[in-house]
Amino acid sequence: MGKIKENEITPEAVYMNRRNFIRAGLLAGSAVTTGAIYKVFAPSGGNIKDTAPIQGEIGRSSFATDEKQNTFEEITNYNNFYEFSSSKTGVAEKAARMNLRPWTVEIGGLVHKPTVFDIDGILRFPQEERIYRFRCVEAWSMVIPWVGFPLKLLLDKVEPFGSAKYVAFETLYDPNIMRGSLAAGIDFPYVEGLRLDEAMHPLTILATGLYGKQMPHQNGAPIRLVVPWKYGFKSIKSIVRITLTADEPRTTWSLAAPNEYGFYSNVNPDVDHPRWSQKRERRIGEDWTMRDTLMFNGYDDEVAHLYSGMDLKKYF
Ligand SMILES: Nc1nc2c(c(=O)[nH]1)N[C@H]1C(S)=C(S)[C@@H](COP(=O)(O)O)O[C@H]1N2
Ligand SMILES: [Mo]
Repeated sequence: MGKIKENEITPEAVYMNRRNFIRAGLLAGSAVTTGAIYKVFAPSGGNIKDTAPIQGEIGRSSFATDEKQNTFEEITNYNNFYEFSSSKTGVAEKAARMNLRPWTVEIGGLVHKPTVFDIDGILRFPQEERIYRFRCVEAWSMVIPWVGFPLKLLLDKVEPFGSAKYVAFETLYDPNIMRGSLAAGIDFPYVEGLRLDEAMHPLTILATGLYGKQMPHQNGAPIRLVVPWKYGFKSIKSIVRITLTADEPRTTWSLAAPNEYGFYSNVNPDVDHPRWSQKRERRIGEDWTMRDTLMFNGYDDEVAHLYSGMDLKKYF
């Protein structure tokens, strides 16, 4: 993690005890480089590498917020992808090195039909657009028109055993091209997990693109998870393996800092991060005015029942 210049200290950082922040150096989406964002969003933005349109028709989903969408430029130049860089504005250029073919997603564990799916087969599944609010743990948010399909569609194909209770995910790890990894302070490959009922929920998608185009490298090409009611770090990128398990899977950020990042990581304005508040957020592309963070990122009606009877302060 580089030195923090005074002019790069951002409103997010105001929430943090600066000394602890520097000492711990562990932030699921570092705020260090946030100050550079407006420079990159100027029309010159040379990092943007357009991707091919998605083939076939894109269905319309009933799940869509009508809030103003962030621009393609914003979504593709302000990223967390620690394998490549811990600078949000530096990811786009570095991630372009990732080779996307051949690419397979291997699904196994507690399933009747373990399968290795080729990505080009997956891309022929019926795709639909989902305009979701997306909120990072470090208090910024965006509205992103993802293209993808429910994760349930893929899980049903492999027929989980009755004993399967969780789903574990793993990102590609190629240290030859993922050179940001040494400085990141977390272990790789990046791993994540969901409870099976969360994974089967209709809001949970595997995203293959955005704005009608194939997924840009920096956003987790060729396929990434999107779980809109959880903090951004749950939405693991560039997935190569999915494993059905009986026990709660290990997850990258809770391994790195278990007192700061839990397994559930539901967006919850009433449960603070130990080092800063989670009550408010800044929408990227707007001025620095903070808006109130919504319970479950605004997906309360759809998902609250998954956690009935659970103490969400304990299961954070
Ligand atoms: N493999 C991998 N997946 C990841 C990350 C990462 O560093 N590596 N960062 C996470 C975090 S902290 C966030 S906020 C989102 C950012 O997604 P975006 O760059 O598409 O906005 O990706 C998540 N998925
Ligand atoms: Mo994040």
